[in-house]
Amino acid sequence: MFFFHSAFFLFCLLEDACVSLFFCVLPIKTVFVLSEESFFNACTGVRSEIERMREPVIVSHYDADGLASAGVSARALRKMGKKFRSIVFRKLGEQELACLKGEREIIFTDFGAGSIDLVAELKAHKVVIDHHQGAENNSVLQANPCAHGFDGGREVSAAGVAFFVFGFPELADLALVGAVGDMQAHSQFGLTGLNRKIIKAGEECGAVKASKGLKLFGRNFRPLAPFISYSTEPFLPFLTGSDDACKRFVESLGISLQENEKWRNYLDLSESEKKQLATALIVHAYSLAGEFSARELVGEVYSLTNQPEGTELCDAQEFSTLLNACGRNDKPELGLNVCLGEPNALHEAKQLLQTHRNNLREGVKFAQAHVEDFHHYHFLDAREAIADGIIGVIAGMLYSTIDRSKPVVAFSLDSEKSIKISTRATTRLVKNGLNLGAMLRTACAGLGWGGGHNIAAGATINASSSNEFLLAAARELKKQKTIQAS
Ligand SMILES: [Mn+2]
Repeated sequence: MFFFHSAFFLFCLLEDACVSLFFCVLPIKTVFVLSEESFFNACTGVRSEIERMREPVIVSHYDADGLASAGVSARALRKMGKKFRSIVFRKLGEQELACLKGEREIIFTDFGAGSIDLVAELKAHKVVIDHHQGAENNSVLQANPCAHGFDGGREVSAAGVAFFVFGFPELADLALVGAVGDMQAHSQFGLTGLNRKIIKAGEECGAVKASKGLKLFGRNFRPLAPFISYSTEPFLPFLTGSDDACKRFVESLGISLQENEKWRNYLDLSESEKKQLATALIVHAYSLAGEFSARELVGEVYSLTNQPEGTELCDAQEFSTLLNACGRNDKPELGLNVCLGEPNALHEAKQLLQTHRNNLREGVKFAQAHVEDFHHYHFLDAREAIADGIIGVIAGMLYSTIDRSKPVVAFSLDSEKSIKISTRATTRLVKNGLNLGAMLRTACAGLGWGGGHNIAAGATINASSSNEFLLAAARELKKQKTIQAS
């Protein structure tokens, strides 16, 4: 535990010192050859480098995948008999890298690719485990699917890359938590690409099980009414946010809420009751919120069989939401302790999650009332209204009720009152050639820093540059559309 205490202390110091850099603007060098072999070779190279380290520090991003990738690395290092420390950042810019100057051995997870030249300048012995688009630098060993022709936004998360680097099949559970946390699961087909290999390895060693079902949070522990009313993905009109409406909804189906004075949860229902409830919810979502919402209700779910029974940790989606709650509410060390199975961590994390979900519910309500159509994109100005830690999640949730033919661009403010921009798109838009990471890199030039995935990307710009950015974003998106059309 000593390691995390010192890391937490460091984390507090660093959080204060951080300025608003998000991703670095760097020329992109992409190799368009899809090669599993070259990717796995890169993973092996990174692993050998780590084997030579004595007591590395894991430096990771603060979202669910960042924490899950740090968790995979931490659990793997334990298995290898190595000591480690951990530091979590909201972004990896010049200030954060300056804080790492004294470190001798560093494993970067879930970032690094976007600022590879700055990483290269560090004197430390270092490796990068990432899945974001970025550049290459000969002096840093990197395991990154994007450099081998894979789509890092969809096919594998940073936790998944860490899984391939370390090669312990039993860590497949955390690898899936990262993938689900980065919203890589397709609404119809579930996880795809390299993520499928992780499921296979995890099923073979009995650590995970993939099956189809209702995807709402709290299947195994939440009473039926809050089980439905807490659904934010999808947002269920007239049900999300209202326990009373949900009670009436369930009772109208002839399903009793209690049995022997105990509140029943979804898994307590008989098979026919489960089917009846799922069907009614799908019909409700379909008629009031559209096909997309209905599709979002059911899909592939991932059970994590080695985690403590009857807890959130048994389900990849719920586990990832728990990690998000920790990271985005300034308790990343708690999330890491949950990954490591530390006693007491789960209880504390659950309380945080409650707050987090309330914030999301309020945030979605605000977003739905204030989102505007800016022709080339949907624009949400949530400065002062939604915290920068959850603005990206909420931007993604908006798709359950708005038209999916254009990306979402959302504004919030960070702790230095700079504008934090979060953008989200759909798989179909990306398939048609949209690239939000590239859009932000160009649109933010001279205004701040931007980058990320083709389907989800972020930026930080100076508070006075909002209009200039909005125009530049429209121009870039129009340009991408013209290229796609021609
Ligand atoms: Mn990630």
